[in-house]
Amino acid sequence: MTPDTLARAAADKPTPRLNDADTIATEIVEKLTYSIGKTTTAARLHDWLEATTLVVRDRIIDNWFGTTIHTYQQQQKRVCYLSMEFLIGRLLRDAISNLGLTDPIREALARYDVELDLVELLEPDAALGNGGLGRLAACFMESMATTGVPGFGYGIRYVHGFFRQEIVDGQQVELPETWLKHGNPWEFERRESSYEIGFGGKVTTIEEGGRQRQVWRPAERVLAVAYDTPVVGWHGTHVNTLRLWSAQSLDPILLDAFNAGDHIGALLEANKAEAITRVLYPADSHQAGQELRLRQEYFFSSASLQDIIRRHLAQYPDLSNLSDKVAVQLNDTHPAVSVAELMRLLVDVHGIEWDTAWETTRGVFSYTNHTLLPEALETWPIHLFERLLPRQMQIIYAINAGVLREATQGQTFDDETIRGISLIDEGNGRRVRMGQLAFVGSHAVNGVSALHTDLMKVTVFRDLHKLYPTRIENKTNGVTPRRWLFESNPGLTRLAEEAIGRGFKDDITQLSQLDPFAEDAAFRERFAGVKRQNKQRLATLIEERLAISVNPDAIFDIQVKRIHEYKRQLLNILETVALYEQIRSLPHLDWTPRVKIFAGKAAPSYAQAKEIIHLAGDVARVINSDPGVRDLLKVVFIPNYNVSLAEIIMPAADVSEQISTAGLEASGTGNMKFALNGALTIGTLDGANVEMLEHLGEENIFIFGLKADEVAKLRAEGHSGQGVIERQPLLRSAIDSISAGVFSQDDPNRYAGLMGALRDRDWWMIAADFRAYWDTQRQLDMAWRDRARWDAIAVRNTARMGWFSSDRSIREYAHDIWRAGPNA
Ligand code: 26V
Repeated sequence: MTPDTLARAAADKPTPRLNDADTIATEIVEKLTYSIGKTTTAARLHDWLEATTLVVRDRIIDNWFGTTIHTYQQQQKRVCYLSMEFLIGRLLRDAISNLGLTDPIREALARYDVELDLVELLEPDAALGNGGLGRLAACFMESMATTGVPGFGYGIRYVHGFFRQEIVDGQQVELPETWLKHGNPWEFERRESSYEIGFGGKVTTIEEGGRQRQVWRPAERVLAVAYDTPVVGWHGTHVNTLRLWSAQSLDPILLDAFNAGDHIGALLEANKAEAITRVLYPADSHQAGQELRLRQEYFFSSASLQDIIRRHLAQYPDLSNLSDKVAVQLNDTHPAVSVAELMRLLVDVHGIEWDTAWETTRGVFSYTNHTLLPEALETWPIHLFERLLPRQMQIIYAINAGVLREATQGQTFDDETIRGISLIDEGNGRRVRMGQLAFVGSHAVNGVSALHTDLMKVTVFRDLHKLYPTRIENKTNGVTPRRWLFESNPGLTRLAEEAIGRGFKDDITQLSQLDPFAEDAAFRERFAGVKRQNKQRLATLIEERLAISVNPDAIFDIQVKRIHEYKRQLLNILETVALYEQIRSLPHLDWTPRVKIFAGKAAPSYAQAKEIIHLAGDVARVINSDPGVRDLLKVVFIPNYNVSLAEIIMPAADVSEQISTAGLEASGTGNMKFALNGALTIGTLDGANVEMLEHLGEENIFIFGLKADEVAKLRAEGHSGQGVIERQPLLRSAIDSISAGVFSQDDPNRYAGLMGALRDRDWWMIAADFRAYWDTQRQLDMAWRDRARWDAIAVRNTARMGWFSSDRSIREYAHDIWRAGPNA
């Protein structure tokens, strides 16, 4: 944009639209007629969805242009959030709610006997992510818009997002997901914003004006085409952009080959190019190491950086002030190759001197680590890297040389420390360590909870932390209260408004004004009434989808998240089996009725996680069909957990299971969503549970089990489960029953491996923590019997969770790391 076009754009600004039901009804019918080509009588529900979306979209676009012009005119610093994943979910309800249009749109549609809630349900989830990391990116995008940070999300427009999960004969089956089937009204293709991305080929050195320059001649090139989606913040005034890249071939068809009769061969190149953005890798814990994954990472990193540089040069004369005007956040190491790519663009393409370029690069980037699990830390074999990205590999060697020079000069580090600092892992067949690359190329490196950040300093980044002792800082995660309270729990939101007014909707920390209402019996009753309704809604969903009837007056005890050994769904299942056996043996005792609810997906190649799903289903079938347990215990595994299902589940929980092996859950964000909606947490001292304990007070959260340092110590001592199991009759009996095939009579040995691992290494400390977990569950039973106490704790949870808003996280990033935003 030139200053001239900018002034024109500002002058051409459309007049604000009216938002009353009449106007909106007229506009919806207009869209139905002229954009969709349907009359109101012929329109199907899907047409109403499209028409409504277009009406909402018009209002967003007005503000979108306004935001863009403002950022440009004020020469504000832009924040670019590079993430391989954005787990967005549905957008319509979020947009309507943030724009404050819920009532008029509901009324406008009702005039045609169309129900807004049913229309919203037809929108497919945008599931461009695996779990916590991708959902955090989506919450952060919304919070950047809300807090007025000029934010640009950069990612990949996968044709197929996260797979759809079905359970067939008790086992997970993965089916392709096709969210773009009916088109996507939220996105705008920007053909003019396309960039060439190279792979392979050779690097040659040329002499130019007495200086040597490296020129990379890639063997392959593909085109990255931008698709933009507006991201609306609270009140809708500030609208940011999510720019997702789609891969296209430069030559859609090789005509020579086609004309020679090779019709398949003529398309091969196009297919190979388009494969890059075809599907999201459905793994979040084991490094797959496939070439296509590295191609995806480089593809979106390079496209985003080229775009960032082009935008910058459209506004400023050169790149000398790049780090004053752009901050780039690397969401985990997936975009870490960006460090080498920006150096290449600055040095090779824009002729900037190495040291200056390095200073700019470190000024621009910052990096967030989201996991300490060794198997999830990204490394790439050098030979693969070199073949695919030869120039970037040279640059990584050069960066490494500089860092190692720094390390060997000043202080005297021993050889082991130097090996830990190096970007090259020499131990496992020579690999590039993406964490080290991201770390050295950034001015700030953060963990996602206080505990996780402390652990980073003594584990993965112990050695780099010695060399750069001020670089690591903490930024505890948060969740957006718009989606996770206002939209998903309108009942609770209304109740809070009646009690404390509307202030909390603009400043969520004001929820703390609810605290005294924990003592108010009438309020508690209304709070419990809202919970009861939300539970009823979930009970209906369970009945409809699974034909299992659950009692909404029982404790809804819920564990929903990715299935992973460290998250210990198995601990929960073992406690369920032990409880079942106790209820059967002692039926006369006054048991507290519970419904155990599970949901989550396993990575397709993660055998143990899939066995855990199978076991949950087997246990559910046996318990649910045992007349002896009556309504005292039910077990439910809800298939295909996704953002939209989470929006129904979070408000309906009494108990939130956050029971990871301490030290392994970086933060958790489900823990925050549940507590914000008034669920009581049973959890280990792990991730953000630690800070939840601080904010909630120890009477309002149920913490149990080994702490991170105790886990580390036990592991170092070679802990095995056998001894503990012998001393715990409840646990032993549960394991014996599962091992004997009580829950898998068609295949009695099905769980021999899973149970054997508990007796052996018990790596995830499930046996070790069982007793503490069982006892704490029984404390929850006791608390449930004192309804005044339970409800008071629930109210205090909602009242004290305001700090865990992603607005707070974003303000901290903006102030401490990006130095950007409305107050920068
Ligand atoms: C790792 C890998 C490894 C290679 C294969 C593909 C792949 C994809 C994703 C990841 C990173 C997963 C890390 C992750 O999701 N961490 C979660 O981040 C949440 C947000 O910070 C946090 O709340 C969770 O505790 C943490 O597990």
